[in-house]
Amino acid sequence: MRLDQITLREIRLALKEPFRISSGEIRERRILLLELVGDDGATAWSECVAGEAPNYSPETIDTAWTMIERYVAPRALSRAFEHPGEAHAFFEQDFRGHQMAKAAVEMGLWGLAAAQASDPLARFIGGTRPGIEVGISLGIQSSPDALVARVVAALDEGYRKVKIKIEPGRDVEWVRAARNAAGAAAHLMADANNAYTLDDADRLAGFDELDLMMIEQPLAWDDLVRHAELQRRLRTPICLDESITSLDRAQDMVALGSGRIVNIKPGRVGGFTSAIAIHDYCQQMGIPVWCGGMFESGVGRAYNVALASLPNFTLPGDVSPSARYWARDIVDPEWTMHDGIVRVPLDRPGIGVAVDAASIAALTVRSASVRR
Ligand code: OSB
Ligand code: MG
Repeated sequence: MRLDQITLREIRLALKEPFRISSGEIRERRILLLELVGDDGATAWSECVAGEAPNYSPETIDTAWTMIERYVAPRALSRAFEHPGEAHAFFEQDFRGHQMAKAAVEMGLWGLAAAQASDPLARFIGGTRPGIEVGISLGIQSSPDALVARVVAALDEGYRKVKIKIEPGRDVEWVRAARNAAGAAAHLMADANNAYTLDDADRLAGFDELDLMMIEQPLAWDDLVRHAELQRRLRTPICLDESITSLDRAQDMVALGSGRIVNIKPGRVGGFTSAIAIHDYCQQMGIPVWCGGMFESGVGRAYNVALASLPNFTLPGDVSPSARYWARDIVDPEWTMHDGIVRVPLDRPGIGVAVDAASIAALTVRSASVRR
């Protein structure tokens, strides 16, 4: 496969409700979309998951825009690929970091290759699951009562897992209130987005009696050593999100004992090749994985759903339906959930949804094209 052109576009989509995590709040998503054009005229859309501010990882939509336009796209356009699996190593050569920028192009190559092969992306990567169990990620609420209402409503809607964002002062007691209302069988977990230090270990051990599926990334965004110490002091499994940026980091997690579960976001790890390698490694090591989300539009969601069809994605993913986030998504059909399951579009080639180019054009605030 050989690319002729990559077009970058920024669109803005208002979230139905503000989303607050320990490190910041968003009300509107600035979304960087790519359109890749092959030398045969085939096209594929992809999405960069970087946020507006550097509060999740060092990357932002603005750094990613610059890196894609100046480095990643020219490099991707510079050669032909036998297979999209070659792109990750090529993008890593003498090019440090910027995983989200690289991932947007890398995933687009996978989407394009699947389209060119007339294969659904999920099948193209070896996915086996026809449907993905869906979890919801609930932002920090105004009070324990407000949280309880949201948790109960989510379980009533059929969500198979409820992730509760926490921070100091809004943690054990709030989650206990949710557990008491939801009952012992509900699949609950917490996500701290780095809000704690090892000094909080005793406080975090308070989660152990609440039977959580896991606690996600309690400590620093790039830490493994302290998480290992914390995991020795907790019964609740630690799941790493921010800290796992490559296969090497997943191997280090296992070697150190920093966690027992991995949240795989393909954008965070440099794309599909890296995500699949982490998936395969975790499968060999008996570590369950699940697919996280970054408030992607329906385009990014298509890649997450395809990835989550791999066999070791045994835990529900943060792949909520379009209507949870947006008044109107940019794909057709929109992503929907039935009985807590999102169906993998195995009956359509490529990413499995049509992209609404007219509404994207109307929403675009800037664009740029890089050609061969
Ligand atoms: O920590 O998983 C996270 C969204 C933005 C940044 C970080 C995270 C999240 C989510 C959202 O939890 C999950 C979703 O897309 O529904
Ligand atoms: Mg997280």
